[in-house]
Parts: sequence; C-alpha cells; structure tokens
Amino acid sequence: MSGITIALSKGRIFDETAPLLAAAGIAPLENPETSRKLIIGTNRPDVRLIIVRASDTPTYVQYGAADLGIAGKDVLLEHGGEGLYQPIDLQIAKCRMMVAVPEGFDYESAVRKGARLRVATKYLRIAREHFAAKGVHVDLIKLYGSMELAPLVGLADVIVDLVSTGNTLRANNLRAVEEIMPISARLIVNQAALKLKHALLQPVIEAFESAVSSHA
Ligand code: PRT
Ligand code: MG
Repeated sequence: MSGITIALSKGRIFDETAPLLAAAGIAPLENPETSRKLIIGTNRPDVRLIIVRASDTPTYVQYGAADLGIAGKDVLLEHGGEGLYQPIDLQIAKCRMMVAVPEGFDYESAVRKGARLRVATKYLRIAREHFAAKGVHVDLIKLYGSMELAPLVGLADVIVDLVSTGNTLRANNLRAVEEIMPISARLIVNQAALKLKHALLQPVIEAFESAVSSHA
C-alpha cells in the first residue's frame, strides 16, 4: 500500500493513542471498540489503521504489513524487536513489570536459601533474564493470561505480571515483592518503510514526538 498503515490494539493502547493521532491530524472514521472491522479508515485517505492483538503488533510492523505500530515495552522485549526502529517512548499505557507472591509466601528467604522457584508468566524472556541476573533458579510456566490465579491453586510459587493500580493483586491476596522494570508503550516503525516512505512517515513521527514532549 502506498499510504501509511498503523497497527494498534484495542483497549488501553487505542484509547491512549487517540490523542496522539489527533495531534498528527489523524481521526479514525470508526471506533474499533464497537466496530467489528479490522481495517479502519481515517479522515486522511492515505492513512489507515489495522486492529491487532497487542502481542501481534510488532509482527505486523516487522514484516511491513504495517508501517507504524504502538506496542508496550513488555511486548517488544518478548518479541525481540527484529526489523523494528523504536524512535519514541510515548509515555502511555504505563505500568510496572513485577514479581508477586501470595500473602504469607516468604519470597526473600526462599531467594536467600537458593530455593528453586516455580514462576508462572506470559513474559518468559523478561522473567528468564530477571531471575538469571539474580542467580535464582526457576522453572518457568507459560500462561496466556490471569497469571494471578496460578499461585492460588498451587500451579506456581510466584508470578511475573504487569501491575498498574495493584487492585488485581490485592483482590487475589497477592503482593508485589520486586519491580523488574517500568513499562510504557513505544512507537515502532518498519525499518524499510522508514527509508522508502520517509516523506510520508516523518511528519507523523514528528507530530507524535512533539505531542509527547508537550505532555512531559
Ligand atoms: O488482553 P490481550 O490478551 O488481548 O492482550 P494484552 O493484555 O497484551 O493487551 P492489553 O490491551 O490488555 O494491554 C496492552 C498493553 O498495555 C500491555 O502490553 C502493557 O504494555 C500495557 N499495560 C498497562 C497493561 C497494564 N497497564 C495492565 N495493568 N497491560 C496489562 N495490564 C493488566 C495486568 O496484566 C494485570 O492483569 O492489568 C492487570 C493489573 O492491573 P491493576 O490495575 O489491577 O494493577
Ligand atoms: Mg489484557
């Protein structure tokens, strides 16, 4: 396609990206939250949005099916970032990657004693690197969601998950014991498109950039 395709996921990424799109003069013609369409036009005939699963965004941009995308740092670290240029931390969809345990589980002494921990998470790469750097031996258990359940039913000792308000942990009698890293969403750009469509992409990237820095 000769215009610009932007990959976004529904929910918090779309909600928090809408003001940035507006700053770039881009207005979606339909609301992806209510529309069933996966390709959504905008007020600009040369700009369209595609609606993808959050964890698929880097893949669409890597292969050039989208020129731009917006994805959480968590998603980018798990994907690996091949073929992607990551020019801007958009400072949206912020949260923290945390280690959490059930109330009553003594994480600090388990770590001190060199116990082998069973870790349930969707974020295998991030968890593997975190515990390897601490020298903690872990058995990683891959889940696709609702990690909070795993320690409550004996599937794991600890979880690695995103936390924003902490309400989900509290509601399930879990507590955060370690912050792995702060997370926010990044603009990602297909590296080939950045060269071939520079004149088209550069103004959009700059509009995002100035919208973010005027917010800081
Ligand atoms: O939901 P789906 O399986 O489709 O994919 P997803 O969960 O990857 O997508 P989505 O849209 O839920 O999240 C998109 C991005 O938002 C993530 O990749 C993060 O970078 C970012 N983000 C910011 C969050 C949160 N905050 C967040 N709180 N992603 C998920 N959560 C979840 C968290 O996993 C936990 O279950 O919210 C729950 C905790 O929230 P609190 O407020 O109770 O602490
Ligand atoms: Mg989700």
